[in-house]
Amino acid sequence: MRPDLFEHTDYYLLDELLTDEHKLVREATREWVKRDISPIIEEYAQKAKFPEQTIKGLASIGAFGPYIPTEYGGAGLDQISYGLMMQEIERGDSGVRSTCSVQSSLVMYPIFKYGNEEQRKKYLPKLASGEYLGCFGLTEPNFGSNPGGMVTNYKDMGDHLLLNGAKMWISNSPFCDIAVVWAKNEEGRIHGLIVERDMEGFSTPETHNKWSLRASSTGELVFDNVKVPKANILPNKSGLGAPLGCLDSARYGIAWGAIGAAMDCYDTALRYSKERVQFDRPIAGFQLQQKKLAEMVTEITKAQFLTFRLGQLKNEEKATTAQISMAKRNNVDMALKIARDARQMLGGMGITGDYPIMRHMMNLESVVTYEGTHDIHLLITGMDITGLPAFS
Ligand code: TGC
Ligand code: FAD
Repeated sequence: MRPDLFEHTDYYLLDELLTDEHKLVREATREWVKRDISPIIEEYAQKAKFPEQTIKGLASIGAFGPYIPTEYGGAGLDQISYGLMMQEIERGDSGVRSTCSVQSSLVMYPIFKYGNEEQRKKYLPKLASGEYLGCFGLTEPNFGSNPGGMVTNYKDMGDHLLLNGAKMWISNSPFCDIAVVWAKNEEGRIHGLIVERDMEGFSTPETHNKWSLRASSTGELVFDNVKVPKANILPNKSGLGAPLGCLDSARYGIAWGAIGAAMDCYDTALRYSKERVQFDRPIAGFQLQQKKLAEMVTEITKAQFLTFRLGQLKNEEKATTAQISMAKRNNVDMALKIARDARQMLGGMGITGDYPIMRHMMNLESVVTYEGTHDIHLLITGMDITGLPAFS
């Protein structure tokens, strides 16, 4: 890939609303991405290999648990810093951001929020430092958009729990040290369990042949009579609302992350179109190309303000599930459209790995599906404004 010359988009001077700490976090993350992600990511994506060596680096910049209190190893930052970090990391690659979303919002968050003090102390510092990599098992082969139907279950055996079932499409499962798994008890109530790598009967086969998120490892979680200690059940929340609460936090990070991918595509297309000459002029001088660029910068700017305001609401603990859902849906859709237009603006070069656009575009095809599909998020907004759920 070419040298990473990325400059961020700030058409409406949003930087003036950020604190010094926000800008510091953003710049430090961007520097790390330019140094440790941009030079290697294309090769790893082409080979469909997870860049394991980035784990320690992500931990060192505070990307595992940015908003988890420092006493548990987190960075103790606010929600806007968390968002800006995800923006910069996804600017590098959605798969790398995925690793951070899963570790921070889907593994550390439930342990912090629904776990007891012993569990927090046992797992959070190791997850924050990257000594442990975690994954989150909600989706099953027959229950994706409708996780409440899950069949993975456990029985109380007196001195332990006996877990059976399978999860599918699980980010980082093939490398995980622990998995936060959602399963039903004998009464059909959903609980979170912490399953450890070395528990007998637990396996994590890798999913191959992905055209998207190729630098992220995806797999299954298979539980064949796994004996889980009772101490590993998350005691402080049960029901479908428990995993859905984690998704609020992860979807919020994705809303910021998608802006990063969109900015990278826009920045690349703008630079390329000013240099590429056809019919004796830079193609940036043609009206049809300017239309694409003008729409891109407009959509990025709108998404930046939507997400910044959402960050303020998150900081005040006022952001609703429906508001977060709207930002995830809007921003990923916006990024995907920008990636497609930017790809066209680079002509044939747009399909190569010399530029990041095609990789972003293919990655975003997963991002628009995971953490709730685009259509499920439309239905969440629909339910919120009408009071009528249209899911079933
Ligand atoms: P519904 O009846 O609406 O709700 C069930 C119960 O949950 C409560 N609840 C929430 N609680 C806390 N936080 C939230 N955000 C909540 N949303 C709902 C709700 O009040 C209710 O409580 P109670 O006490 O009345 O029982 O549930 P539903 O079955 O009708 O489903 C609603 C729907 C479709 C919106 C939901 O199931 C959904 O969001 N589906 C999409 C599934 C999804 O997003 N899966 C993501 C899997 S993880 C992933 O993709 C990781 S990608 C990895 C990466 O980021 O890299
Ligand atoms: P389905 O639910 O079968 O949906 C298929 C289509 O039907 C979609 O277009 C959907 O919008 C539509 N549809 C479904 N229901 C309705 C309805 N009521 N009305 C209208 N349309 C509807 N999950 C995890 O638990 N942990 C992870 O770490 C994780 N990582 C992932 C990584 C990748 C790369 C991918 C691709 C997925 C990952 N997922 C993970 C799973 C992801 O959350 C699901 O793929 C997603 O929730 C959709 O479920 P599904 O694939 O089963 O699609």
